[in-house]
Amino acid sequence: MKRVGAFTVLSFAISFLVLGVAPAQVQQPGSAADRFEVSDVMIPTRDGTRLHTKVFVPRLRQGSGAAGSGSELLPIIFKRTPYGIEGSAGNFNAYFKALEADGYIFVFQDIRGKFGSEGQFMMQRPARTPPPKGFGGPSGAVNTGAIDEGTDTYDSIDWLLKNIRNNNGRVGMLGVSYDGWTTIMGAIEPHPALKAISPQASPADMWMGDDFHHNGAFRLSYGFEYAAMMESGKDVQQFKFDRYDTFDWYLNLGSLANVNSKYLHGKIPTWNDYVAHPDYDEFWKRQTMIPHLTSVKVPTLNVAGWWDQEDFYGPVRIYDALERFDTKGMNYLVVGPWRHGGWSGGAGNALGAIPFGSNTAEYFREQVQAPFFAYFLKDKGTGNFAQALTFEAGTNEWRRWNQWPPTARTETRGLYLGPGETLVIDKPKGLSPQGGAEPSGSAFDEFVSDPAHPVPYRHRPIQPTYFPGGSKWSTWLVEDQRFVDDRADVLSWETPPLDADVTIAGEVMAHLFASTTGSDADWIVKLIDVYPEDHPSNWELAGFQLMVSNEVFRGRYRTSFEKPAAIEPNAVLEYTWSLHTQNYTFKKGHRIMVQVQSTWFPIIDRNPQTFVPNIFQAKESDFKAATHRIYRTPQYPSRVDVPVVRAR
Ligand code: PG9
Repeated sequence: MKRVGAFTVLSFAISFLVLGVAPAQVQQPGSAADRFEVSDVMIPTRDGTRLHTKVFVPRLRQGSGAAGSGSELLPIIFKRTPYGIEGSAGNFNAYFKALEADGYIFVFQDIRGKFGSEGQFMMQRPARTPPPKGFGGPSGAVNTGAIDEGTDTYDSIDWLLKNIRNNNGRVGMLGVSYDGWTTIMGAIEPHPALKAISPQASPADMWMGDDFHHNGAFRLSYGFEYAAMMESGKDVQQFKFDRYDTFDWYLNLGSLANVNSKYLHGKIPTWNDYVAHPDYDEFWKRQTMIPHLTSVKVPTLNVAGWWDQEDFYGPVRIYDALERFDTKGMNYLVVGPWRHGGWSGGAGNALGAIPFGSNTAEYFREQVQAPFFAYFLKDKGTGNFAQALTFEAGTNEWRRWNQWPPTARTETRGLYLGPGETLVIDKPKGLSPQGGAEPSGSAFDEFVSDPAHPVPYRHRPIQPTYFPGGSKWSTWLVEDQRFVDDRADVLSWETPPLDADVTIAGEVMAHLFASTTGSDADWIVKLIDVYPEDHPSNWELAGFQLMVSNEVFRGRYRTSFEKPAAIEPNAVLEYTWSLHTQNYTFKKGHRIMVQVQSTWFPIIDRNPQTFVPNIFQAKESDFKAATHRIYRTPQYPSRVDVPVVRAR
């Protein structure tokens, strides 16, 4: 493990990676020290542990209208992070620009056990409630103690209100990803002064859909690199790969059993937890905050990005969970055309090669985030916020909805896999799921899935996730899928060019009828917008295959996430799973494509394709090639269901 530079430099690098904030975007005149009175404090919490915190009180700015020390009382904007607060100048970037102009006291805190704070870091420390019956495990992740992120937040807010002069008694919290997670955890049993929160790209359930697993399929490269980064010291440290293209490194690794024996030597608790808890057991159920979200105690602005490569499941799941209890209309959702944290810096006018026609990230910061906090913390503005605000790529318009997903405004249409690589919108005539005539041509398409030759999830070379020299990690979800289209182990079906726009809004569902000659298998379904070949306004997009929705399902969990079971070889089985929500317009002249494959490496670990009780302990000999068939018959109508918006 290599220590990378001084932690201030690295923490700045991390805030760049997580928040996407480049130094060039620091636009406020003068340094933070010129504009703020800065104090560095250790805030005591109830168990005596002290948390390193920086407080920025604005200096009075002549003629600026912004309040500051000595004048108007100001609310506090509070962010809690595991990534280090020392590079504080980096904290005042585009993300905070509109807020700074409105006038707030800003407070940044190292969470327990990280950087300058005392105590022990625990990855996603569960909420401090009695563990469910039967909970336990060798990892030490049980939180039977007196503290959690909620109590640390509560104690810190209490201290700030008493010790920071000129505060108006109201606090708002926000943050992206881990910092978004600390935000929502701080609102489970909130301090009464916490009056507004914006959890942004917060994970909700690390086994179901966020950073570490999706539907039980392990996110190998992210899970490995992140755990090593966070738990090799109090700071953050990149794992030292011996090569630039980690595809080879992970392939040469072989079975995941080699991770501890060759590299981590049992020293990284989160890796040990992955190994000890391969299934959806009490460990993961206890970690998710979803069961704790039983009322909306604080106005909440949930924020997500359609192409978030880390946590898209989480923010939408948190919004849904809170929405069930939102009797006062205080729970909002915003989803834009962004990568992980893409709204927190930059203009947001494009992602990878895909242009969006306006500065969506600036719009969010200035027209959504700042007014939200101004309303609840400063009594400014109308409070006329959309229940759900989504950016509809394709038409490139923001849409306001009074419900998300807007099921009242959509109808479910099936995109059926047909013969000859065709994709047919709605059920073809004469075909019914109950049975009927065999469609012409063969009744299935097949491919050989070989764990020794997995499909790369993005263009190689696959740089380390947070490679300081630059990594394409953050935009992989918008990479042109043509790079795998001609592989024999990636199957594609597509419609003819559309004769009218097709807009979807809501949840996309995969229904696959599939068999394997093995006894375990992964299924990956991708819904793709295929641009026309003729695209003179931007030739880079001619024929481009843009992933609109996607997800993996690990076959062993077909009947239970808690108890994996072997797949009966050659049996045709139905797999149904969500490809998440989307709001997108497939434009007239474009085609809709569905791709199916069984490997996505190394973001997803290789399924041995032979059922073993714990894939983290598979033997090399368990990894076997298998033939996979995708059926498309009346009895087995494989399809993707999409929520098509009725005429506006
Ligand atoms: N996606 C990162 C993360 C959050 C929470 C737990 C683990 C990883 C992040 O960007 O902070």
